[in-house]
Amino acid sequence: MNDTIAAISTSLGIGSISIIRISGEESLKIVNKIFKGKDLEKCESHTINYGYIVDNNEKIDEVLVSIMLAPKSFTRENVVEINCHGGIASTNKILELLLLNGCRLAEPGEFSKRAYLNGRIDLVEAEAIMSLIEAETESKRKLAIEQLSGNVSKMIKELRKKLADIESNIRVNIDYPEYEDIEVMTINMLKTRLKNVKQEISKILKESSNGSLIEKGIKTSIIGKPNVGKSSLLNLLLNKEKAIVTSIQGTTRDTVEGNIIINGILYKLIDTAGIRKTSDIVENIGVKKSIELIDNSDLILLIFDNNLEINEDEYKVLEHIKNKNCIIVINKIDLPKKINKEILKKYSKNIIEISTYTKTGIEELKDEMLKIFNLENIETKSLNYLSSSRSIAILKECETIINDIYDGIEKNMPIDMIEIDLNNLFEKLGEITGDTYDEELIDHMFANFCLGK
Ligand SMILES: Nc1nc2c(ncn2[C@@H]2O[C@H](COP(=O)(O)OP(=O)(O)OP(=O)(O)O)[C@@H](O)[C@H]2O)c(=O)[nH]1
Ligand SMILES: [Mg+2]
Repeated sequence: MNDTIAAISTSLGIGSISIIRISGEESLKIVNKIFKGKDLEKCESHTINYGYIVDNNEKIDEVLVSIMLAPKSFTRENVVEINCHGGIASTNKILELLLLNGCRLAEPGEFSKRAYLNGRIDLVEAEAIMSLIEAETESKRKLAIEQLSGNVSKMIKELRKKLADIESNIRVNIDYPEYEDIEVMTINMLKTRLKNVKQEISKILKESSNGSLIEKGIKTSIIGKPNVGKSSLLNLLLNKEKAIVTSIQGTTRDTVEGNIIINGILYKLIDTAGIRKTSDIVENIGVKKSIELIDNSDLILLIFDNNLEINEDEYKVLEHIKNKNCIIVINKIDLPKKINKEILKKYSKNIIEISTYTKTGIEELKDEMLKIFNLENIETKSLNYLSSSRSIAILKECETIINDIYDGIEKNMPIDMIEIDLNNLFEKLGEITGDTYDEELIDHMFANFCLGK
C-alpha cells in the first residue's frame, strides 16, 4: 500500500472537465515532475493551484491542481487531483505521464479501499459510497447518504460495546468470584440485556428489508374475484387506460403490468385475472394460483366488491394473508353495502374503502401503501438501513446466534459456553463494519467498485 496510485475519476468521454486522482506518499513529487506552475511540494494543504501539465516542455493541458495532504484527505494519504479539460486525449495523456513518472494505475475501488484500511471509513460507509454512485432515484440517494453519514455503523458499534460489557462482566464473575463489588450477572439480567441487543438487530434487519424494497421497487399484485374492479383500480392508479375494463366477468385474461411512484417509491403493479373455480385455465386463475401470487409479491391489494357478500374462494384466500403485507380494498362503495366489513377486520387491520367509479379513497389507499412499509414521510425519517446483501446476510447470522444464546440460557447451558457464543456474536457484528475482517473478502468487495473511486 506504499505505492502512489492514479486513476481517472470522472467517466471517460467528452465533458468540460475530467478529474485525475492521485493518492500516496509520492503524489506531490510525481505531479511536480509534469506540472508547470508553483512548486506543489511547497504549497499548503487544501489549495487549488493553476498551471500546465507539460511533457518535456510541451504543453499538454491547462489545469487546476488540488492538494489535500495526509491525513486530511479521503484516503488519509497525500491526495492530488488534477482538473483538466475533459477531452479523452488530454485526460489519457495526463494519466499516461503520471504512470511514466512513478504512479501505478489504481485498481477498481482502490482509493476507497485505502480509505477503509487507513480508518477513514468503515465497510458500511464504503458500501454506501457505491450505493450513492449507483442511485438513480431520490429515495435511493437518501438511503445511501443516510448510511454514509454513519448512523448504522454507530448502531452496530454500540451493539458491540454492549456485548463487550456483558461479556467482560461474565468473565470477571467467572475469574474473580471473590470480588464482591462487581455485579453478579444473573440469568435474568443477561436475558434483559440481550433482549435489547436482539431488538436492535431485528430493527436494523426490518429497515434493511424495506430499504432493499426501495432499491428494487415493490412488487404489488392486485387480486380478487372477477368483476370486483381490479383493472379499474390499476387504470386509476396508473392514470391511464392500460387494462381493459368491462362488466363481463373474466375480462382480464393475462396479467397487465404498470409502474407508479408514490412519494418517490416505485411500485410495480400487476393486475391479474379474477379468482374463481374454472375449467377455462386461460381466462381465470384459481385459488391456488392466487396464493402463489400472495407468496411471491411484496404487497397484495386484495379487492372485494362492496355490493356482494364474501364468497367461498375469497375466504380461502383470506386465510393466506395473515403475516403478509396485504391491504384489503373494498371497491364500489358508491353501490349499496352488502359486504360484512366486520368479518374482514378479523383478517387484516389494513382495510380501505374506495370507489374507482367516483374516485373516492384513492389517496387513502396510496397512504396505506406507504404506511404498511413504514415509508410515509420518508424524506424526514432516518432509516437505519444496510444496503449490501453482504451485511444483511451477516446480520441475519447474528440474529441466529442470538436466538441460539437464548435457547442456551433456557436449557441452563453453562455460563462459560454462553460467553463463547457472545464472543462469536461480537466478532460477527464486527464483520459488518469491517472491524474484524477477512482480507480476501475485502479485496473482493472493493474490486466491485468503479475505477477511480
Ligand atoms: N359502481 C361501480 N362499478 C365499478 C367500480 N369499479 C369498477 N366497476 C365496474 O365493475 C366492472 C368490472 O370492472 P373491472 O375493472 O374490469 O373488474 P376486474 O376485477 O378487473 O374484472 P376481471 O378482469 O373480469 O377479473 C366494470 O363494469 C366496471 O365499470 C366502482 O367503484 N363502482
Ligand atoms: Mg380485469
